[in-house]
Amino acid sequence: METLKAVAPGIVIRELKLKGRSPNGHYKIEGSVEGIEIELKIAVNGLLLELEMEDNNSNDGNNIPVNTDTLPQAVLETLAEVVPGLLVTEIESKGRASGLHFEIEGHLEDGSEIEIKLAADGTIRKIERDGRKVGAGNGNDDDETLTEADLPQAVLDTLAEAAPGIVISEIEQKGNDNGGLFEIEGSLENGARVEIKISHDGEVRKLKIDSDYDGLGDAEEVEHGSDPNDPDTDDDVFPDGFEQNGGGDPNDADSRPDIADPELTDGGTTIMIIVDTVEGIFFQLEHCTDDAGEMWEPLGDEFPGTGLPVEFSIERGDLPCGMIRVKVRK
Ligand SMILES: [Ca+2]
Ligand SMILES: [Ca+2]
Ligand SMILES: [Ca+2]
Ligand SMILES: [Ca+2]
Repeated sequence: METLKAVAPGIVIRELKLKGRSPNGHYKIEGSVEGIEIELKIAVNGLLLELEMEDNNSNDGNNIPVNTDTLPQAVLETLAEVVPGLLVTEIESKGRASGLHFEIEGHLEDGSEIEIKLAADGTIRKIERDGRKVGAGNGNDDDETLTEADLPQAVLDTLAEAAPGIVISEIEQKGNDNGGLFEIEGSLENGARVEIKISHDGEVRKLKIDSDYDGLGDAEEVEHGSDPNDPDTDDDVFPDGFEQNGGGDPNDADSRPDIADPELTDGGTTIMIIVDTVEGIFFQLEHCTDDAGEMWEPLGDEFPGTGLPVEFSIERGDLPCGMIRVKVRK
């Protein structure tokens, strides 16, 4: 609310939705300020994630300056230095606390469009003027993927020792060029998933081996009492890691993770449900057809899980008894 007041004073809210699950959820707010359409996404913790304004009377929609007060000081300083006079028309912040970065769009007095990506500490990752990359940003553009060839020899040596035969699926570099940390993910010949963090000088900072690829590292499984070589220890369909992270007990088939997050919107007429899905499992929404909640019928089609949350919007008036459940199968 504080954030909302700061960036969109006097907003008339037309729609407010909570998306995702706390603590990582965000509010999607649509409304208008003095006739200008505004759309915002604000994280539950108040962090501004996205702000977009559009003038209905303009053909070239995105040209209304937005308030930049919520940007970190370091980001504002960099902007003032490299693109003085920039009128910011769109702000997006991405990533989690540690790797937070900002994508800012706007235009200069001469009319040229600017798109700039910055880390929270003000480091420029990329600048585009009229769609063309200009200057050389420090650090890595996060659109670029790093490959093994980008890794320093010390990191390669450590990797060969700690995870021999690893087939790398992803390399990310955190921090700056000289003291960065490489986060490497991949799989071993036996199918185990490996996540390893190595400093640029070859020191292992974190190593997680997940032999059964259920999201929990072997060490964590030993700690929790689940089986490091069985992705679903209690055979209740849900993988151990998914259970552990979703409030279920991986060792108890009667305890299942919380996968559906219902929310009433539009003045209570619509039920919005976000279902957290798992790859390899099928999901089916059902609604009850009697007041006792004993008879259930499918609502829509069964769908396969992808590992991403899926959102449903259901008219409450279409439900005879107002209850919905999610059925799962392998
Ligand atoms: Ca595991
Ligand atoms: Ca397991
Ligand atoms: Ca399970
Ligand atoms: Ca369970």
